[in-house]
Amino acid sequence: MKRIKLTGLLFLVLSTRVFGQQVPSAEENFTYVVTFGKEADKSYGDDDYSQVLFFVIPATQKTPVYIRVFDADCGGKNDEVYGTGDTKTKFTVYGGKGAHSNKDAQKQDPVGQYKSGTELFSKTYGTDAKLDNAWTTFGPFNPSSGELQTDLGGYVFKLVVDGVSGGSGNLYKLFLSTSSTANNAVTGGNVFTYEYCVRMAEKKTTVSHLYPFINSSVVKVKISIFDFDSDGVIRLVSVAKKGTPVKSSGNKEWKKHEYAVAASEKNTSLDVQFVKQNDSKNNNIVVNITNQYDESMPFYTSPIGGVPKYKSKIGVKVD
Ligand SMILES: [Ca+2]
Ligand SMILES: [Ca+2]
Ligand SMILES: [Ca+2]
Repeated sequence: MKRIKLTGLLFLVLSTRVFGQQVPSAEENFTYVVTFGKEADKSYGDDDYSQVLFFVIPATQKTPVYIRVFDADCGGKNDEVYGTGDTKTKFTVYGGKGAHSNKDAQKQDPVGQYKSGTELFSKTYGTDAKLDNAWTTFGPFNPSSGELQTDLGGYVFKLVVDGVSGGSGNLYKLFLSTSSTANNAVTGGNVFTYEYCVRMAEKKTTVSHLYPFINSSVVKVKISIFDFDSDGVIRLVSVAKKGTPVKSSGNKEWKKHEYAVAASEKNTSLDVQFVKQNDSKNNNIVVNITNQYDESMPFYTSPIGGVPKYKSKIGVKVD
């Protein structure tokens, strides 16, 4: 028993140091990323059975990196299993030219050439006791085999997760690591997505967060949320907003909330907060955020510029 307690403590200490590179991150406070098999009903909370994530490796990182996955299988612990069918999930890593810069890779929906770039790794998993409730490792990946995107801060790798068959939900976590056997954060690394399917916490009052980055050209933000199941309230906090309510969605529906960006919010991250008011289980949601041109905006597991803090002097003018 003592040994177990010690391990738990060690994890806490480590996780406060490296939280930005676990997906979902500690700052986001969602429990898992979720991808359902394509035969699942959309009322389970995944609208397209596809998840795309981007990993940014700064040019200072010279040694190989790894993408580690917790509970890559669908079955056993942690997953949302329906029936007896074997749900298969395909994980594919891309680098090289076009991996991120291809516009199709940056869209909300998995259409067109979104699997752009050079395929570096691919594996399909069903039920697998070896992967259940355990970490598995993809890589090594040489940083320079990612796509250089200077404005994003380095080399970018793309992970596409496909729910290729079955009707169950695969829940998993990810970690961008310098080690094949442990979760060691890449200094200066980050992870972002343009559409996220995640599992809400179970406990009432838990607050989860998404952190879209507002660059200087954004004047309007549209937040779209799918299948929130009226699980609580959604509000917006920024340097200029103290807690503006955001339209939330019920079962199997999208709700879109639009608002104008204040000048003071440019080049900062927003904090979209999901405040749980029920003790319900198994609530998966999808979130996509676009600008005034309907271009998807990235949200980072580790917010750019840090978690935004409301400043009352700015807020008085804006509100
Ligand atoms: Ca599992
Ligand atoms: Ca899983
Ligand atoms: Ca849901």
